[in-house]
Amino acid sequence: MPLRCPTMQPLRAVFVSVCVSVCMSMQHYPAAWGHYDVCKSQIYTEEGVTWDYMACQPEATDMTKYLTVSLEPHNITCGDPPETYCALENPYMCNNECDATTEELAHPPELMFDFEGRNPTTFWQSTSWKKFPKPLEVNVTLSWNKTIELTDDIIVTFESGRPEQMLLEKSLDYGKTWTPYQFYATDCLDAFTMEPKTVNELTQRTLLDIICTEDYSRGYVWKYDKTVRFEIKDRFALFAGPRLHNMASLYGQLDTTRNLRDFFTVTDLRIRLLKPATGSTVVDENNLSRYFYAISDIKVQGRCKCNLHSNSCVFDKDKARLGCECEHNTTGPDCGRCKRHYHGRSWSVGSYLPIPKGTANICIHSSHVPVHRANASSLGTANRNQARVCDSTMLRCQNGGTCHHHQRCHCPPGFTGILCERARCQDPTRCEEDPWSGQESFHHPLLLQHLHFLLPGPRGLLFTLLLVMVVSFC
Ligand SMILES: *[C@@H]1O[C@H](CO)[C@@H](O)[C@H](O)[C@H]1NC(C)=O
Ligand SMILES: *[C@@H]1O[C@H](CO)[C@@H](O)[C@H](O)[C@H]1NC(C)=O
Ligand SMILES: *[C@@H]1O[C@H](CO)[C@@H](O)[C@H](O)[C@H]1NC(C)=O
Ligand SMILES: *[C@@H]1O[C@H](CO)[C@@H](O)[C@H](O)[C@H]1NC(C)=O
Ligand SMILES: *[C@@H]1O[C@H](CO)[C@@H](O)[C@H](O)[C@H]1NC(C)=O
Ligand SMILES: *[C@@H]1O[C@H](CO)[C@@H](O)[C@H](O)[C@H]1NC(C)=O
Ligand SMILES: [Ca+2]
Repeated sequence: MPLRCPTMQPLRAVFVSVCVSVCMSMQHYPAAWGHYDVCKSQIYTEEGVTWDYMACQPEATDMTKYLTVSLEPHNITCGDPPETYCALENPYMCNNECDATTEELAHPPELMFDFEGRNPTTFWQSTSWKKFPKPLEVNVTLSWNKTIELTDDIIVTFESGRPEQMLLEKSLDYGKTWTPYQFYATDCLDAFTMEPKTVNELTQRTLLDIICTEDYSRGYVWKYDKTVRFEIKDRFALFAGPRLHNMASLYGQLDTTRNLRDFFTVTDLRIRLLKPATGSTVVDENNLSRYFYAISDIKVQGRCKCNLHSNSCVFDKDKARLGCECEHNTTGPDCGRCKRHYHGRSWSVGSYLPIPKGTANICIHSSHVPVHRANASSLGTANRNQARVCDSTMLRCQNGGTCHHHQRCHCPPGFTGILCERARCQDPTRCEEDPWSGQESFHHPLLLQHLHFLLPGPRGLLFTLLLVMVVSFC
């Protein structure tokens, strides 16, 4: 709800500055969660006009416009030489022709990303399973050459039957290393020796588990269900509630647990097609032109990762490159470092906390002396006093913890973390693998706030400052 200034006549001169500053400060507060769209704004104080800096991020958008696609093997696309395909459900219906030299009959990879909604659909198609029993395997790799954060389900629509075995992989290092994201099979045990699971069985504790699902591979009704999903929103819902009404809780969690944030972050995705739809248990070896892959559409929604230091990400058409337009004196494709001469304090990611406008953690000029710098920004500047760590609606303490004075969660025995989100370590060998071991949290401004809170008075402040300096040199 936008705040309007009442129109004023006689008292205008008196009220105008008050009103302007109220209007301006209202503006900073995002109307809905997920809209960190302002990086800084002017505020009016007794000392005059100054800048107020906020955490910010670009809007989520259709990321398929900015990717490059590559296929392995490179000559797996149909049509060279031309081929005729038969329908999976009827081997005598053979009217699907693929010819790379004829535009109407060609099925190049671009057709996975063109505008859908026309009829008939456009799709990429592979060669058929001519070399049976050698597996028909294809890698479809999507690369952004930029770190992006996924915000919605990945949806792959198959024009043929959905594959009987498939693996979605992700990379966070521009394709150097890959890790599984989700396994898909008609029979998970048989294909990957994994127990079948669905995303609905995941909990906050197991959210980072990699599962094998049979939800998107099952055969015969394929004509009516063509999609294979990687469920981002269901995973978000574990923190944000069923209709994602509580995004603050999710953001709070993303803020405090780096592994969670990284889970939804990628530079590349790879769809590994491992076995095409066969529609039955036996493969009809006499007519292998019934078996192939065809994908009509891939949806990937996300935003550039800019470390909460930018609200816009631009695509340089000439270089075909995505990059954040960095604020807060940061630079780099992900705003991942301070600008030259702005190393007054070590770079750090912006923070979604405190609610609601976050902390910018701007880079400050190197000429600022160390003590000065610790005092100025590490403690969350502008609204240190309003910093909310927890409450009963937006940032709930997890696992039965209770919120005290909005400043800290009192956790039940066995749990720890800012929101009691982490199980306390019992067995040190398991702690290593604990997905919630948020190593980052020590650098988190919140922690510094806690310290400040716990150590009142000038001595406490001095100690805090020393600690801040020690932490920033670690
Ligand atoms: C697909 O990529 C994986 C590595 O992620 C590789 O091992 C495999 O051989 C590739 N498959 C094909 C068909 O090139
Ligand atoms: C694809 O290329 C490989 C060599 O790169 C070759 O062995 C294979 O026969 C080719 N397949 C087709 C269908 O052209
Ligand atoms: C098999 O495919 C060929 C075309 O490759 C087609 O003529 C034939 O009708 C198909 N069906 C059977 C059962 O052979
Ligand atoms: C990826 O981006 C970097 C700069 O961010 C650029 O130097 C490099 O050439 C790009 N690589 C590709 C394959 O486009
Ligand atoms: C850099 O940060 C300072 C505050 O430390 C600010 O006044 C200045 O405008 C910023 N410069 C840029 C280029 O963003
Ligand atoms: C640092 O703190 C002192 C008081 O604690 C204050 O007077 C001074 O203005 C602060 N410096 C900055 C840059 O905020
Ligand atoms: Ca298409």
